[in-house]
This record gives sequence, structure tokens and C-alpha cells, in this order.
Amino acid sequence: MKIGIISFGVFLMTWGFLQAEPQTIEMDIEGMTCSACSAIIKKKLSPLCSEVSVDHKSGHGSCTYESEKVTQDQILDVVSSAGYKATLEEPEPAQ
Ligand SMILES: [Cu+2]
Repeated sequence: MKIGIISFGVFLMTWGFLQAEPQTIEMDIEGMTCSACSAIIKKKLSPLCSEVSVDHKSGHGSCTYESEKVTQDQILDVVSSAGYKATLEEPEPAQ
């Protein structure tokens, strides 16, 4: 019985994941000076993104989001509302 409930839960999670079509956005973020800055941005983005990574040294941020619920503009807006300037990083062309 327990196993049945667990596998049903796994099924639901997998289903939700397949429906969501997660996308990843890569950003250049200006204005970060220390790890507190990247922590603030991470915290602000966490409600929108399933995975967030921000590095104040490289000025790079990336976040994984569900394209049906969140737009790239919303993510950039959240970063600028925190006081930093985010621009989309164009993916490097494959060589
Ligand atoms: Cu800082």
C-alpha cells in the first residue's frame, strides 16, 4: 500500500515536470560586489525559479524556470528591482 502511494507520488512529480518544460536563462548581472549581493538575488529569484545560481565574482547568473508560468522579462525585472542590472546573456554559438 505504501509503495503504491509512493510510486503514485513519483508519477505525479514526473508528470508535473514533463508539463512544465523548464527553461534556463543565462544573465550578466552588474552591480554585485560581495556574496551578500548574490544571496539577495538568489533569494528574490527563488520563488520564480526551481534552480538559481548567482556568482558575484564573475557577474554571472543562471536560473531554471517554467516557461508556462514565468517569462524572461519577469526574471530580469526581479533582478533590477533588487537594485542590480541584469542583461540576457546570448548563448555562445556552437563551434
Ligand atoms: Cu554585496
